[in-house]
Amino acid sequence: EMSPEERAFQERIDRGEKIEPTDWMPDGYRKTLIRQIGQHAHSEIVGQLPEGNWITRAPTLERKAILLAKVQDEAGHGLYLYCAAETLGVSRDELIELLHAGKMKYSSIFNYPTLNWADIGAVGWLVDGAAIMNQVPLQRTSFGPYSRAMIRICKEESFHQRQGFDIMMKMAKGTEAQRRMAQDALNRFWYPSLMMFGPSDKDSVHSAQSMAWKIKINTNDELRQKFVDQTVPQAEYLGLSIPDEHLTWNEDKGGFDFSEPDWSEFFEVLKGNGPCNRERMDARVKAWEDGAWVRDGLMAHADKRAAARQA
Ligand code: FAQ
Repeated sequence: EMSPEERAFQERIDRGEKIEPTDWMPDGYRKTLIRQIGQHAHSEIVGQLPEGNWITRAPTLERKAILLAKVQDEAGHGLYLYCAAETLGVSRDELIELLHAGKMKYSSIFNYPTLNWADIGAVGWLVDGAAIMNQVPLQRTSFGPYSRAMIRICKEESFHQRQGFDIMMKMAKGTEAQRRMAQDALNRFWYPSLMMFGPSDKDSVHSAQSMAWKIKINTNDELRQKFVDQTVPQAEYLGLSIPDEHLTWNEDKGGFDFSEPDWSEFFEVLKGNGPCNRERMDARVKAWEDGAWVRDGLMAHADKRAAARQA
């Protein structure tokens, strides 16, 4: 049974009002947001690694400048999102500690390697494409700070997606060897991109409550379907084939029928057993430890300034 506060809260949600940090909210709502926003922030930060891997090897100065800007944008997204989570009473340091202790997740997709330059195209096209498909509806999420962060982030993500598609166009319409690299990248990133939307609805433990609270606006399967429907014509335009022999247009539903990803692989990646989980976590922990002197220096400086003001 709902308490009077819970009922009033749900009525606000149902009316489409935004919830702000100082408003009363159920514990579960706060916890769910900290989990989702924190996981989202971690994904932006860990998500810099597969692309950062190619900054020094981008094929032209222009591609390098574009990739640098994109990876910096991801850092910015991570920071907006940590700030949104902080309004719920958890600090960025606590969230990072939980990530490093393996107690918080980040998106499964970033545990796959980027083996060659075409992979950077595929990440922009498919991974940012999937990210936008998920984030556009989150601009209307019920928690004000998360919703506002999503509005800014989506603007940048759409540029990211276009730069990825632009790389894919160059590769797919290039030499035969480049075309083969583009197809190979699509083959490897297709199913991991479908996994980004989360488990199928029947296995999604949080969807029902998160949708009642309008934290989530769509189910995982709804967004995965929209992503497939949007991406198949783009692959056709590139002259590449989606690695799914069961992909067929379904007139009745007005969308494609497609093969599910291998869900056992997905759950293995979530458990830490994906191809790059260990490497990603080691890189983050090392970056955190290597940066300790900067944080210590800034704190010492702040203390000195405060002491000087008191004197
Ligand atoms: N990876 O009950 P549900 C980006 C977990 S975009 C890992 O369905 P929920 C941009 C889930 O946490 C990527 N874990 O969960 C970029 C839960 O476990 P828990 C980030 C996953 O929350 C591009 C369990 O499975 N975007 O970074 C995944 O209702 C390029 C059960 O699942 C977001 O985070 C997964 N794919 O729905 C950056 C968007 N899927 O926590 C750099 C915001 C599920 O109970 C380069 N998040 N799990 O232990 C969401 O929309 C939702 O959280 C979902 C999952 C849809 C991801």
